[in-house]
Amino acid sequence: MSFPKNFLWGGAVAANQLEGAWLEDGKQPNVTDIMVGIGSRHPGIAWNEETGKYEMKLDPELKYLSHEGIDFYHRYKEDLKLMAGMGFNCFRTSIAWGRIFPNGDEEEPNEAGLKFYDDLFDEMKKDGMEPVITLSHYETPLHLLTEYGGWANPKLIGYWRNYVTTVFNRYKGKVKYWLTFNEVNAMLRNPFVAGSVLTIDNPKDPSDPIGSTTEKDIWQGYYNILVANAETVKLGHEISPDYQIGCMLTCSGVATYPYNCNPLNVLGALHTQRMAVFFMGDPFCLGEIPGYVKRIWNENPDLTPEMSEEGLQLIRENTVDFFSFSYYRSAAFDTDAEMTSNTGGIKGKENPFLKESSPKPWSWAVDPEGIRYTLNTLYDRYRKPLFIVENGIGLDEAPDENGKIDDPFRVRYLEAHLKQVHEAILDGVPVMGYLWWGPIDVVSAGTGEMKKRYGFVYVDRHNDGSGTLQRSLKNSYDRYKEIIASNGEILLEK
Ligand code: BGP
Repeated sequence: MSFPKNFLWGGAVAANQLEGAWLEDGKQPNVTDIMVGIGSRHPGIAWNEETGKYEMKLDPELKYLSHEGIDFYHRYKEDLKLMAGMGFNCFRTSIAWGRIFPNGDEEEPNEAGLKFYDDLFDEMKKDGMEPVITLSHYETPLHLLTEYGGWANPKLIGYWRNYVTTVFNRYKGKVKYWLTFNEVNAMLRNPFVAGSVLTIDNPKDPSDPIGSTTEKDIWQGYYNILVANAETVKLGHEISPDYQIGCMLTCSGVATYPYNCNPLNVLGALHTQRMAVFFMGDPFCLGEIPGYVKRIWNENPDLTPEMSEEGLQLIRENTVDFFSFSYYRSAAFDTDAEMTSNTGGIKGKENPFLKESSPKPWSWAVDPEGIRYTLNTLYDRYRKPLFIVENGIGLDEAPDENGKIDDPFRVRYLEAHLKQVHEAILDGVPVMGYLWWGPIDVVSAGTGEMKKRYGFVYVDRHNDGSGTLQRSLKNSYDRYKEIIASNGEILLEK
């Protein structure tokens, strides 16, 4: 009764957080390249009165650490060896869409970008790791937002089709597992990055592009993304029978507990789960747009997206092969508490039953049982294989005088979560694999800093941009290696 035989063990990263080389070999900016953390209100674009359009405008006072990242673009061979050294049998990264179609709307792809990923995937295979590839991890080319309004515009479906067809044809035989849109269900709370939606027609307040995004555009983006997701599944199956296509959702919101048995808290928790996760999980996995979403549209007809029978049929007929997700922590719903969110998921009232949270300033509550609850809830609902493609903890750490980094907190977090994953497997949930988020330190998605480190491998780079970029192993590296070598058995020893 241990972990399944072909369990996928590994780690996950995203192009925009580690590759660097942000304008190399023909690449143009992505939506996240112009931000310092996706939680920031400074989107790196400004309204140009003359053209009546948004254009890129970086703030010279800010440090855009992602532009250099950890220089994975030039050092991936060395880094992949370190990953393989832990015994990974798979590795998740994304293709930066803007390396393949720099502005997103070109007809022909950029060969230099295609070649980079050819080499990267070949290298992973050589190192014994199956590539798990996200098609879009907050990496929509910026031009598609400023020129077209992003996913609010149905033209994006065509540009996406072009991109996906290109990479599906090119990497046939090299890649088997594809994830569509990273954490796209965060689009209601973060439309600019997670949904890549920008209101460009008469924005209410052009000086606040994020705040000016209209609900109407967000719901239109929602529908267009559902169609694009379904098309991706269809195309993938047509192009290669080997392809397994999964959606990727942030599922910390599944573990939204009612703070107590007040029926209003129970209903509030249900509502939060729905509007955080299921409103997108249901169309992806069941092929249907839920009633509570249609209710919003019925009660506010001007929010109803333009939909076609053909699009709805695509959504119905092309559900994903598996469901992949991130889990970081749980939340507690109370009518009195403000429900906020960040990259870790939904945040509600402090849960007095949880013993630990990560150190300040991030303070993410640690709830290993929440991952078992999430796995069971998702399987009960969708009956699809589940793939944990992000779980981890960000800590501020530095080598001691002997150059060592002891990170018992990370080891504890890893072991406790894996034990609960194992419990879920015993409960009968088909779990495909477990990928640690950021097995090598990368730039934080939420805050754009280096200081928040998730890695088993330390990278000498700092918030002020200094550092040698040298890699060194933390103590957790060996522990994850032992766990993987035993296929999880050592966790189960008493
Ligand atoms: C998820 C993202 C990742 C990642 C992680 C940790 O939301 O998919 O890209 O970075 O969160 O978040 P952060 O880097 O903000 O700590």
